Formats: sequence, C-alpha cells, structure tokens
Amino acid sequence: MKKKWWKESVVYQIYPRSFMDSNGDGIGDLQGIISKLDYLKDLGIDVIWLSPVYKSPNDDNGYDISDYQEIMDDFGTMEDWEELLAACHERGIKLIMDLVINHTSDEHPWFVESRTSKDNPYRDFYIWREGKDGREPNNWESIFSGSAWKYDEQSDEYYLHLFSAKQPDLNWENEKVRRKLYEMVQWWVDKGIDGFRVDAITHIKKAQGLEDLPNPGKKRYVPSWDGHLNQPGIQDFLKELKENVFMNDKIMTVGETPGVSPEGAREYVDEEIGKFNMVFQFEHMGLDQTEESKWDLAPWKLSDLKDVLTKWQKGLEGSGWNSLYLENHDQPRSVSRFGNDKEYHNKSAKMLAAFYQFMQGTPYIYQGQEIGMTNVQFESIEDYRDVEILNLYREAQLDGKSVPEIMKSIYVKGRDNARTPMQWKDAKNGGFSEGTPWISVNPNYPEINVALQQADENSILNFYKKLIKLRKEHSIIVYGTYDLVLDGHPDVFAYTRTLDNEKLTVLCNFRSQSTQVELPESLKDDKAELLISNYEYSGTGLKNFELQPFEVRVFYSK
Ligand code: TEU
Ligand code: CA
Repeated sequence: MKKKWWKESVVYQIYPRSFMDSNGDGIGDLQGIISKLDYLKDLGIDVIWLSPVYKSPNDDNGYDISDYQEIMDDFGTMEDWEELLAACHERGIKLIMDLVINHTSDEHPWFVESRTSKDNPYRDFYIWREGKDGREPNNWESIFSGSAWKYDEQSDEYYLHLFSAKQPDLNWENEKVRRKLYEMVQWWVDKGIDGFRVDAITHIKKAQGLEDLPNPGKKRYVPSWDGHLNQPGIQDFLKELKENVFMNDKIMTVGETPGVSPEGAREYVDEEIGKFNMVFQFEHMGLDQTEESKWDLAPWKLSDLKDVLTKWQKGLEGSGWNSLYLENHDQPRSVSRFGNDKEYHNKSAKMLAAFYQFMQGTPYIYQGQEIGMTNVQFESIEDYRDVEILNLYREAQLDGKSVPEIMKSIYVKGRDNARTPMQWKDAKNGGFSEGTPWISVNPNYPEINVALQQADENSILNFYKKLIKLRKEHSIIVYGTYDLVLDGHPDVFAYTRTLDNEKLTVLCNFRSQSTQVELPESLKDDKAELLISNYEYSGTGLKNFELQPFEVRVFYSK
C-alpha cells in the first residue's frame, strides 16, 4: 500500500462560527482560531478542515457563498485568513478549505444577474424552469424540507434549490460554470492551501428531464434523492475537476458523498481512477433513522454498525482509503448518540474515540468531540438557528405533525446539537465569547470544558492525545488490514488490524452493562500487551474476560 501524508494524518474540523470569538460580538472568528492553534498543536492534530469562511449572507452558516474570493465579514478579513494559514504552517499544521460548488448564495453576483431576465448571459448558470399547472416544475422535496423550487416573480419561472431557497443550485451542465469554478479553485490552491473538503459533491449532476418522482404516499413533495444523488454522468464532471485542479500531490481532497456505496466509491477514491483521496460515506450516520427521512427516528443496532463499517473497511481495502468519523457539524454528538452521555460520559466518549480511530483510514475529530461535548435540548424553537431545523419545524406542521413530535426529532438529530459554542472553561459563555453568543452555550459547560480536562490526567481530552500519539508511533494503526472478529457478539464490537508480523486487537463494549468476552483460540495470546484502555487494567494477555460498561481494550502483539 502506498504511503501518503494524508493517510498518516489526523484531521480536526473547525466550525468557525462556534469555535472562538475574539472580539465579543458573539460570533467565532479567524483571530479566535489563531488564538487556539497552540491548543490544537498540543492535541497533536496534523490538519485543520475549516468549514466555510467565504463571504456569505449566512442563511446556512457560510454554506451559502456570495463571493468565493472574499472572507465573511463576521469572521475577519483576507489578511486574517493569510495570518491563519501562516500561523498553521509555522506550527506544522496543514489547512484544508471547504469547497461548496453544488450551489451558491442567491446573493452571489452570478445569481443576482441570472434572475434579472431570461436572456441574461448568466441565466443558464442556474437551473430555471417554467411552472407546471400553476405549481412547481416537479414534485421534488428540498433536502431542507418543502419544495426544491422557488418561484421568481420577475421572470415568472422557478429555480432549483436542493438545500435552502437561498442556495440556488449551479447548472453543472453549463461549461462556463465549470470553468469559472475551476479557476476559483485554482486561485485558492495558488494561495498555498493544503486541500479541500468538497461539499455535497454527489448532488452536482441532476437526472435528465427533471421529471416528477413516484409519489405513492400522495405527499406534498417527495424525497428527491433519485433525482440528484450520484447520477450517471457525474464522474465525467469529477474527472474534469480533478484534471483541472486536483493534480498536485501536496493537496489532499475529501469528497462529501452521501448516497455512495463501497462499490460505487471505487470511482471516487480508487488510487488509480479515483477523483478524491477519500470520501465521507454516510451509511453509519443513517442507522438511527428510516429510509424515508432523517427525522423519522429508529433505534440503531450494533449489528448494523458492524455490517456497515466492516463493509467500508473491506470494500476499500488495498484500493482506496476511508475517512473515519463519528461527528461533524451536520450530525448529533457521538457520545449522546452511540454512548451514554450521563452515567458513562467519560468512559463511553473514550471508548468511541478508540473504536473509530483504530480502524483503517484518516480520522477526523470535530471540535468539542475531544472533550465529549453532548447534544443539547433547547426548550423553544426560538433558540434554534439552523435553517434545516427551522424549515422542518414549519413544513412538518403543514404535514400534520405535532410540535412535541417535531421537537423530539430535533433533539435527537438536529444539526444545532453540534453547533453550540466550544466549551473552553467554566466562565461566562464557557469562555467562548464576552458578548452574547449567536446560539446559546450548552448549559453543561461548567462540567464539560477544556480547562477542566487539561488538568485531569484521566480526561477524554488526554485520552484523545494518547490516541494521536500512538498513531505516530505505530504504523500498524495507519496501514494495518482490518478484520471483524466476534461477529455475533451482541454487546461488543471487536476487530483486528494486521501488518506483517504485528497485530492489534480492539475490543469495545457498547453497553451500559458489563459483558463477558469468550475468545476463539485463534485470538488468544498470552504475550499480547495492553496498548490502551479506558479502565484501570493491569492484567496481561488476550484471554477470556469481562468488559466493564463501555470498556475498550486494545492489545498489541508481535
Ligand atoms: O451537507 C450536504 C448533505 O448532503 C448532508 O450532509 C445534509 O446537510 C444533511 O444530511 C442534512 O441533514 C453539506 C454541508 O455539510 C451542510 O452543512 C450544508 O448545509 C449542505 O452541504 C449545503 O451546503
Ligand atoms: Ca467575533
């Protein structure tokens, strides 16, 4: 397997709005990030992925870009950004930017022009259609609820927006659009950045004809994945994108690819024919919902988690590379979702950390995950900020759902769970801001914060540090081959990693009760050493034993 710097790296995702506010306006900013770089260096991460900092009216917190080559006023200036890049590089940290090219803001000059008239040269930069029988051109639902079309009075036509109405989709069929985007991407590469996380990239190709989708349930609008998710022909666009800008080996790229299977992922990440170094797959993020909608809750099963992650580990083995993640700015907090954020907060957050970081791939840590930040439940919808949540709240009521039912879904799956301010210390607003934060701080900041955990040898934070350090010391953690073991165990997710004559065995109890582990002879090993655990354990050797609630044990043998 080819050695690459981005395989050996650990990436830390910053959601700038919620990370650190330097000037008391309640909004995180670039100077705030600069002030925390030493913290990140100390944590040991290699790469920062910065969620969008481009100029934006902030309908979707920067994922709606009105100028790709300027910095959002709330966050600072281009000089601040340059200072950030230099400050990262001084510390040996790389910086990758979020690349949002499926859509722009409706305030982007291209769209402002586009909507002025049907014969404007920019009209065809976006997807405009006439209405059908006094309604939208088709029955597609927006990913953010409601119709995917918005009526524009001026020209009596509708434009397509898969996300919010302030995020019109770009028309990738138009070569001029593609050229403009490639030029813009190249401009950032030339500024010296180290790579891109490519937003919502599986959506850029729309199904031909933009036809209605089947609607057996007679709903107002139907989930529209079949109209725009990973559609035939998309690889031609991606190949062109790669050939025009992604050629350089110093640049790392990770595509956000909902809807892609491990088989399909070969085209995205195969070392020969792939277009990106790796992708974010979504299958494990969908285990606690029905096919129908992310808001339609269903309990997740450990056996499904085993199936999905093993499928991805084996599916890309030797040909591509996995991104490892349990959290990002779109997902609930992992300790609340897969662990126990009450009685076993510390134990389960650590178990989850080891659980995903010992798999094969590049691990991503989302801000606050390293201290076990949890989901939040605000009483009133007024306290929520996310456009996806606010749209859901409005549209689900039109569909007849009750408010308590909607709030329940928001508590479990809402994106604002991940967007409350970073909890730095037990001080006003968790040390995030001197002013009034744009979204409330999670009230548990006096117990869960960076300062407390820095002072505690047994903290989640210090466990993350140890994990990152181990990765630098043992190349088996990066390059070893993954195999699932104890497949049928109802409580324990266990796997091995193998590299030449070395072996790692990772045993994770996912339950709030202790559980018995019986090892097959092939796994027993008297000489195996304990590499790391989240409990005091002084025994040696791999043998039958009991695992405590949320205990993880990782053994190393040679
Ligand atoms: O997300 C794209 C995406 O397809 C989903 O992850 C989606 O946001 C999620 O399922 C909704 O619950 C990216 C960004 O990560 C997200 O923050 C943006 O809102 C979205 O694109 C639009 O730019
Ligand atoms: Ca600020």
